Amino acid sequence: MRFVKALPIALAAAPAVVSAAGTLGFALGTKKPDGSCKSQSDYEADFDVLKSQSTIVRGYAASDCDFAQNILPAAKSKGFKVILGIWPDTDDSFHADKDAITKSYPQYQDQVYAVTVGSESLYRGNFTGDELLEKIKDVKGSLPDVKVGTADSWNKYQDGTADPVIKGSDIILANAFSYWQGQDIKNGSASFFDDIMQALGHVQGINKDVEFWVGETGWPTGGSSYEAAKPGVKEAEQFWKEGICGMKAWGVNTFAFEAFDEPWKPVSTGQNGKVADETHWGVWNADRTSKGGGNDNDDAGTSILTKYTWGGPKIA
Ligand SMILES: *[C@@H]1O[C@H](CO)[C@@H](O)[C@H](O)[C@H]1NC(C)=O
Ligand SMILES: CC(=O)N[C@H]1CO[C@H](CO)[C@@H](O)[C@@H]1O
Repeated sequence: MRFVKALPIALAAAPAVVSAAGTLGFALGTKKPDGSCKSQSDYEADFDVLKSQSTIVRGYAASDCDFAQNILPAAKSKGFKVILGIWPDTDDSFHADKDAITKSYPQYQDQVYAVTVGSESLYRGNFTGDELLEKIKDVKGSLPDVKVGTADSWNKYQDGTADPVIKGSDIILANAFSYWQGQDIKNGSASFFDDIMQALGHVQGINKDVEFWVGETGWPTGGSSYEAAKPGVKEAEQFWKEGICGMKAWGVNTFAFEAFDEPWKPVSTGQNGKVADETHWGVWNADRTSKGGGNDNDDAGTSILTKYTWGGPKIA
């Protein structure tokens, strides 16, 4: 996959940039609806639902709820691959997650697709690019056969903050939420494409060999609205088709945030001081049923996951 230029202005008229479609994956939480930790069999049940769409998921902190230990055997039995995460912000979390991965890796080499060190740690201002690179190098030293990189907000790649990390990584995941940029759904996919093209253009200028994924994107079906961005099943369905499937059709690997609703999540307070309820971002309900009363194979229904055949993003 290679984009020669990433000019927003060119998007509306741009043809598919590559011939091969990207890969679709899902961000997956570690907890059951009641907030207790998922077990191996819970992940197996998750995979049974996800397998109609994908065979790869990503997690965050590998030691949280013994994520690596529980998900890898489930992934092996169901034919999935997993991107495991390390939370580097404190020494304790860094070592706990790294140890969880190095312990499980020998037995599950075929299931570990890659390791991300940090999730939006540059965006939060927790590290400089050089500091994060040191953590990535440390992990690469312990896992020489694994692709290692980071996940961060698209603008931290676009604005140069991540340059040292881009140079020293095998894999880069860029998160972009038109929703949290306050976009109306009408402009949701255009705004998303614009973000990703800016990030990708910069990333490829720094390291043309690095593997690039959208690390998180999505649209909630309920919960808090944000400026012009409103939640809803119809809106989420539109973003699924135009944004997520459109990005994939363009040849960019994309993780949907997220597989299942997480009703256990506490409310958080956004940068504007407003309380945000982030419990309705799942493509499926927390109990793994389809949203909106449709079913996943019903093109006219109200399910988020409509079947479609589509040549590329429609931006105008
Ligand atoms: C739509 O998104 C584009 C790209 O992010 C942005 O430049 C533009 O201002 C947005 N339009 C509206 C009406 O917000
Ligand atoms: C510089 C900075 O913001 N450091 C913070 C990184 O994150 C940890 C825990 O999340 C904080 O304890 C640090 O203060």
